[in-house]
Amino acid sequence: MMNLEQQLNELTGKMYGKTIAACTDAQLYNSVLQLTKDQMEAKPVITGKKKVYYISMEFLIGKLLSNNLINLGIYEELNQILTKNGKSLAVIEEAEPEPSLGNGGLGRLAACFLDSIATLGLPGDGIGLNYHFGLFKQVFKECLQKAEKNEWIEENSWLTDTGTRFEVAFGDRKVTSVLYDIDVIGYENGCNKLHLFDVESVDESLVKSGIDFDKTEIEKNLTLFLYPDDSDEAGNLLRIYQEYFMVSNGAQLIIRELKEKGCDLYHMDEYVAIQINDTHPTMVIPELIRILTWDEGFTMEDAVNVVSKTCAYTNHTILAEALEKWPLAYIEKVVPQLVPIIKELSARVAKKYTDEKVQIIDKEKRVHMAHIDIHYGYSVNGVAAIHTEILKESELNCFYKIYPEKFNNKTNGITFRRWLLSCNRELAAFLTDTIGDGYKKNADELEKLLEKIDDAAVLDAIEEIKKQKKEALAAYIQEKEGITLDTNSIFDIQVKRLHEYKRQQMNALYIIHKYLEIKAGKKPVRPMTFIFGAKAAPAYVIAQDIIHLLLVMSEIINNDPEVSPYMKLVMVENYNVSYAEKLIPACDVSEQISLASKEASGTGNMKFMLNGAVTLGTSDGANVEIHDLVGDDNIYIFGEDSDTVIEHYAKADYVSKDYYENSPVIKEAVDFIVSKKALAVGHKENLERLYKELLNKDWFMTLLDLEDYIAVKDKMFADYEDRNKWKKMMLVNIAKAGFFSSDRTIAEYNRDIWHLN
Ligand code: 26Q
Repeated sequence: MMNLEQQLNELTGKMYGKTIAACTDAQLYNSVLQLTKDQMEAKPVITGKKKVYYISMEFLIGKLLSNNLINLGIYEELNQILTKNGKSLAVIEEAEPEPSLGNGGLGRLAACFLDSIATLGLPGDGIGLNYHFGLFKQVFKECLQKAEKNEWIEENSWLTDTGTRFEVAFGDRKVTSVLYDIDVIGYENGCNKLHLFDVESVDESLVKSGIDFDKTEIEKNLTLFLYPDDSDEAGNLLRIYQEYFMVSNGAQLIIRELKEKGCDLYHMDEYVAIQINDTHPTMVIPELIRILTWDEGFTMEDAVNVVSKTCAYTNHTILAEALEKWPLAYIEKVVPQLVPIIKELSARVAKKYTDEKVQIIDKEKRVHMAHIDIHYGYSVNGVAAIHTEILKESELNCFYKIYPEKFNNKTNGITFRRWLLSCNRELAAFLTDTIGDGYKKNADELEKLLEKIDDAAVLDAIEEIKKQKKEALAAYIQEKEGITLDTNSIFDIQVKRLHEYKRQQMNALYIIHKYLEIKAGKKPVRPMTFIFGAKAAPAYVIAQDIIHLLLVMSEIINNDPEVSPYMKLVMVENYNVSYAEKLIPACDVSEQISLASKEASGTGNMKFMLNGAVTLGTSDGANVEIHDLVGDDNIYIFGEDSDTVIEHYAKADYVSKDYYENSPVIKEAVDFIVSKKALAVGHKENLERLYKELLNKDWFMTLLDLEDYIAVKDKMFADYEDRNKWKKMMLVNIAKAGFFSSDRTIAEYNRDIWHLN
């Protein structure tokens, strides 16, 4: 048996004719990639009678090298080998491109779940698509977001061509698929797979500049982008093509595996659970029914019965515009073979229930995808306690009344391998020294840290690690964004997709307020650093305007010598998983300020907490559970609660102008958006549009909570000066984060929904 160093040397020799020491960083990355793939292939595949398939349009997996090495248990050893040869693993990791297979929370959750499923030794594979350019790459020009294609697939990658090819029939053509697999290794455990389907005839040259391309040639464009612009009919159709392509391939793969196992398809629910990640993969239900009735000789009755015992649905949103309702005519155009099945499923519902709200096909002939999932799945879950309650009591109440037994909550979680062991090795090492390494397998053991709440040495060490991570981030931001940060300042971070309900604009208004205070001579006791990271959907106009405002404010603040010693504003370019891994460990204040009731859960909030940041948030999503765990003294909650917000919507009585006119502070901050100073830097069109939106609409009630936000945030910043108090808050947050391990979440999915043996 060769040792690890000999194996790597042999690989560099074979691939480049060089020793480890003589390789470039890029060559070494490719060699280490191959070494890691070989090691994973040698691990046992996780098996069992029953397996879960997690179907999702997004898997935001992030870079894989570091995590795979950790899970294989060879990170330290390889690190030493490289150091011995004059190389650095940290530098080599930078050469890895980040796969661009997701938008945000839902996709990142899917990635955390795959890690935990394998870590718990459960048989479970992901099924998704292999987008070549994935989600766009964000660049800033003239304080505006521009979208470019995001190329991430290189000759050497984690993808392995399995040789599997399926045919997928659309109404007007047939397409051949290619199946690529990525191994998913559990922490000190065996392997599962992420199956990513691609189109054999995909043509990258269709994309000339930006992210525009000919949307008609499905066999060439289907897997080019994730969620291409859905503002026109062609874009919507393409999305349906993508969804059906994914589920048709998924269904073929599942049935092939079932047959290989010798499973009687009439009992397929004993062998497989299919978790439908939001409504995007919903067509797997009619597709399975179609296959069973057309190809396997099932009666409709039998097919519906067994599929309904196999599929389970997770809801991730209550935003009306994100709930898929496809015109039946679109589905007819793309997949006519599903239309008779969907009509039959709809007719069965109509026969039993007269309530218009629970129908599958509505009066306007639109197909409500979630309604298919709820009627023909055996489980419906929300992703945080408050979210599930809102589903049961209001959003999906008419379904809850019919099927109370189907509804259950599964509060989201995050994998501690990536969000602690990998991104904050300093904190992980310190925790191991202080409370032992049991927490790596059993996250609840983090609570042992509470015993050290009065131990000054422990508190100082936690503070010192935070300082180190702030310095590392400052160096990175200096290099990437060209902005110099003061690591003695308080780091206040809001990173997440850009959406009005997440209220980045409220944070911007706070910053304007502080800027105006400083200009008026009121200097803060400690400098403040505000960091944002967010991509906005290219067709989402107001979201673009909010990015514009942030970039404009960044120029104004950072270039004003009177202000910049006291505050800085950084909007990082192309925020992604890799950036998150650098930002989160360096954060003091975690901004989780969504309009109560709108953020289903949030998972960034959990990552920040685990890394010792203190949450500033509304009573929304998982913030509520963080609050319950850490108590009033270790979190800063502000704003109206979800009941009040839901009532405002019901009564349609929120008038943003009233808040503007009744508060000089709000008025002054909002007016600044269209002030001479702002217009001198920014574009009139964008700034005026945003200003008018806030005054005349403000659908997500920014001004409702602004005064309270300012007051609580000011209090929080003042408390930061009580260093002892703050260090204790950090410690409590870390100690209480164990509940948010995705290992806990997955154990619950298994216990309540999947029942894998
Ligand atoms: C729908 C129709 C047409 C085109 C696109 C879409 C679409 C695409 C993506 C709808 C929704 C999404 C993504 C949703 C999402 O990421 N939701 C987040 O899920 C997280 C994991 O559960 C939660 O923590 C977040 O609160 C939730 O916003």
